[in-house]
Amino acid sequence: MRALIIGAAGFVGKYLIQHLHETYDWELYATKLAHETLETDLAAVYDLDILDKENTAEILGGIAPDYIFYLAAQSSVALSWKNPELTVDINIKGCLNLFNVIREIGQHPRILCIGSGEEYGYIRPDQTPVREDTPLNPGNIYAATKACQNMLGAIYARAYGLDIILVRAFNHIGPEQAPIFVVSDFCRQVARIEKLGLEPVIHVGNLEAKRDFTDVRDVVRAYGLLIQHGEKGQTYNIGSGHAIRIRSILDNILKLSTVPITVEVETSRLRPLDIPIIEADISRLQSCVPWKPEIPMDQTLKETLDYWRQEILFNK
Ligand code: A2R
Repeated sequence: MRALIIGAAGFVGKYLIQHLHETYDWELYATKLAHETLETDLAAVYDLDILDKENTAEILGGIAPDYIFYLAAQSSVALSWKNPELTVDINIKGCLNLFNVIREIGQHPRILCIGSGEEYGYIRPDQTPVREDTPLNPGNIYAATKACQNMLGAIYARAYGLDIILVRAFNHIGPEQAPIFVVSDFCRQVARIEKLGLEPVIHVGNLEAKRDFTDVRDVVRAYGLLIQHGEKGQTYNIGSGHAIRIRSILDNILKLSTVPITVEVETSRLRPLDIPIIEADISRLQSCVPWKPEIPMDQTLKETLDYWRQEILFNK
């Protein structure tokens, strides 16, 4: 089997390559943007901007993958407010390019297309935990583009027979995640206070929102299983099934700190239209594949904090 990971230089890609290498006997191929670095001996790496249709066709034609993990995205909610056009281009036009190229060159790979729990948006308390058939009501631009990607995937599967499986991944966390995401941001701030002797104040946004967090290493296990066993055209939530208040995560990170730290809420960090609770119903996933999250939150928080401690020491 030949597996291709598109958008492999991001947070999830490196974990996915490692997991697929350790678990399956597949030949691995990966793409990154030209300006990105992806140092790995485990996959053959190509440069690809998914907006470049010609290059996409060349690379797919050369590899002829059996499986495609489609991770490429503008994945930041915050950046999607600042640059909606870029977010629409990458998340909607990019994935449409992939689907169209596959049709045009006549290949038949299974494609795992990664969307987001953010697609559900404003859900009523009685719709929690949220099931895949809940009507989507996206609350931000990133979420709207991912909802559109999901709909296009389902349409291409039904209308053109493309073997697309759709995922709505809820928040995933772990070492090496960019600090624009909340857990990574908190851990980085704590590590900077500890290692650089900064003023012991952590700056935060909305602590009352509840989100469903899963360790990235658990998430990529689900991706490996779903690409083999998922049903064509179907959407699967991937999450822990339990939402946790951001405040409680912050408290746990602060307990790991070696110095006492006070918390300061900054209005500039509050997002327009923040959504109070997002929690996954994962029964469809669990009836399809034998999967449950295995890495406890405390372990993920400690490893993420330790990662930032190392980073800051190293780059000091
Ligand atoms: O934006 P960059 O420079 O970090 O590059 C990202 C890359 N990417 C692209 N790849 C190919 N063609 C493009 N036009 C293009 N624009 C951006 O996709 C990055 O290296 C990768 C996505 O990785 P992350 O942003 O780190 O997302 P993560 O956490 O790995 O999530 C994977 C998927 C995404 O579809 C998320 O929206 C979803 O899971 O939650």
